[in-house]
Amino acid sequence: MYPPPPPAPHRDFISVTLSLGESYDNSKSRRRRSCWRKWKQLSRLQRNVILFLLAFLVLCAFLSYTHSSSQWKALGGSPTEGERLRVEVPRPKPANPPVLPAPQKADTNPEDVLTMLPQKPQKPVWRRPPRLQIRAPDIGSKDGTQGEALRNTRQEETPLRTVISWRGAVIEPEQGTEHPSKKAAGVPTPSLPAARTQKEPEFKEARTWVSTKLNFEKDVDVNLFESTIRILGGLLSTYHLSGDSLFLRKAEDFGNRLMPAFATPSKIPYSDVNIGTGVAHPPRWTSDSTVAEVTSIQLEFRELSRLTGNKKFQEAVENVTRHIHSLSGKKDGLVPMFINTHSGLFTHLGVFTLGARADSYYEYLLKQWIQGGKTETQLLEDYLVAIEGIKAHLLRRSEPGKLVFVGELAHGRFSAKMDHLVCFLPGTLALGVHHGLPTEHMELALALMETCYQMNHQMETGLSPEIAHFNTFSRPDLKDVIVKPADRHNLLRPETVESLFYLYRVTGDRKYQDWGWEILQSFNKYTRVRSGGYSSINNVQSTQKPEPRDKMESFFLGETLKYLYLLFSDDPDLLSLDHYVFNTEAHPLPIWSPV
Ligand code: DMJ
Repeated sequence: MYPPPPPAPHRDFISVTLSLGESYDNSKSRRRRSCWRKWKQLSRLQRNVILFLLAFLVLCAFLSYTHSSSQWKALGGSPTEGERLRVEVPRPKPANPPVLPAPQKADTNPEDVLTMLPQKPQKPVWRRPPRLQIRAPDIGSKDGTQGEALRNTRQEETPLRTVISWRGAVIEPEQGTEHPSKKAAGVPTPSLPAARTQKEPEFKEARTWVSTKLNFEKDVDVNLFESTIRILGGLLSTYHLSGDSLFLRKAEDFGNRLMPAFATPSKIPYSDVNIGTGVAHPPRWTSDSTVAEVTSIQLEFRELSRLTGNKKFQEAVENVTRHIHSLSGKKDGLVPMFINTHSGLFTHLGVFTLGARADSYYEYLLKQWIQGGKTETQLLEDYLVAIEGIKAHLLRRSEPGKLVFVGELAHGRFSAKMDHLVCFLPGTLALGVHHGLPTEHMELALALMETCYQMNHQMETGLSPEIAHFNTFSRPDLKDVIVKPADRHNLLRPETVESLFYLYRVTGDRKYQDWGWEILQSFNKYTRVRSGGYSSINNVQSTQKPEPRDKMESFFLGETLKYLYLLFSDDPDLLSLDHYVFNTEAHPLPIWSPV
C-alpha cells in the first residue's frame, strides 16, 4: 500500500482589506469582486511575496502530513513495500532460538538425519534420563585469582581462513587458543577462567592432594601411553578448567620425566619409563612398541609445549607422527599393531584392526587436526585415507539383523571379530562430520552406533562383552552377536557411551540419550557395589552371576561416567566441541586458534 496523495494545494487567496469608505455590502459576489480588485491593486512585488509565503505554508503542511502518517503506520497500519523489508528482515529473535534439528524417531532413516547436519539439538520435550544444565564456568569472574586466565581470553583475534576443501566439504580453521607456533610472547594461560571450580570443596580437596601428595620423584616404571593420557592429560585439562598454575607445574614436571622414553635409536618411544631414575625400556619380551600407544600421546605433548613454550615435547611426538606417516607396511591407510623401537619399522605385518593396539591411532589423527585449528592437512589426509581403508577392508554386515560391524584382517583373512574398543569409532566419525568432514562418514557413524548399542542391548545384563563376534551366515539358529566364553567380561569401558555422547551432540536425536540411560541402568544393576563404587564383571550373559571382579578401572570415572554426564546434558556449550577436543581418556583440551 502506498501513502495517500498529498492534499490538493489550497487555492484561496489572502484577503487584504483596504477600507474605501463605501457602505457595507457583505454579499458573496461583492466580496469576490472586492478581493480580486484588491489583489490587482497590489504591486508585483507584494503579489510575489504573498505567493511565496503561500507556497511555503503548503509545503510545510504536506511534509508534516506525510511524517505523521508513516508514524501511524509503524504503530499499527500496514507497512509499505519498502517498510516491509526494513521491518521484517531483522526479525526479532526468540529468547532461546532453536539451533538443533527436531528429535528423530528411533526408526528414522539415517540418510534423513544427514540432511539436517550440522545442526544442533533442540531443547528437550521429554526423555527419561535426567536433564543436566550445568555450564562450564563463565568467563569474566571477578575473582582475583583469575587475572592470568582472563588475560588469555583477550588474545589477538585472527581472521578465519578456509584451509582445505575435500569432496565439497569446506573446512574452516576453528577459533581457539593460541597456536604453538605463535608462542614466544609468554606462556598462554587457560581459556576458561573457573572461579567457581576453584571454590568447589571437592576441587579444593583434590587440589590439596595434588599439591601435597602428588610427588613424581618415585623409582617407579610407568607406561608412557597410559600415564600420558591419564596423568599428563588430566593435569593439563585441570589447568585449563581451573586456571590454577599448580596443575601446569605438575604437568611440566611429569612431562619431563616421561621424555627419556623417546631416547631410542629410531626415536619411536619405548613403552615404559622410570619416572624417578629416567631409565626407559621396552617390555621384557620385545623391543616393539604398540602403534596406538606411540601415536596417542600427541595431543598432550603438543599442548604441554604450547603452554610451557618448550618445544621439545611437541618435537618428540611429531617426529613419531611424521615417521609413521611415511612408513611402508600400511594397507590403504590402515596401520599394523606394532612398531620396532630400534629399526623404526612396523612389525607383525599384515594384521589390521580398529581394536586394541591400533584404535587411538585413527582417533588422534582426527583430533590433532582439530586441536591444531584444522591447518595440519597431512593429519587430515591420513585420517581420510584410513576411513576409506576401513570401508574397503574391514566392514561387513551381520545376519540376520544386517548390523554393520568392523572386523579384522589377518594376512588377507577376514575375521568377524570386533572389540568393544572399536566403539570409539562412531563418535570419532561424528566428530569429524561436526568439523566439516564428508557426510558419508555420518552414515557409517550412525550404522556403527546402532551396532555398538546392540552389542550391549542383546546381552542379558544389557552390557557389552569385551569382544563380540558377528554371525555372517543366514542360519535361523544364529543371532547377530556371538560371545565366546573368554570374551564375556565387561571392564566398565567407555567407548559405547563416548560415541553416544558425540552422536547426540551432532544429531540431537534423543534415542542416543535413551540408549545411554539404558546402559547406565545396567551398570547400576549389575556392576554397582553396595559398599561403594563399581566393579568389572566376568559374565555379561548372566544376570544371576555376573561375577564382580572387585576392580574398577580409572577410566570408569574418567571417561564412562563423564561421557554419560555430558550425554544427558542438553547444553551444547558444556565443553563445546567447537572449543575443546577430548583426549583418549576424556580429558578436554583446548582447540588452538589458526596461525
Ligand atoms: C582408555 O584408556 C582409552 O580410551 C584408550 O584409548 C583405550 N581405551 C581405554 C578405555 O577402554
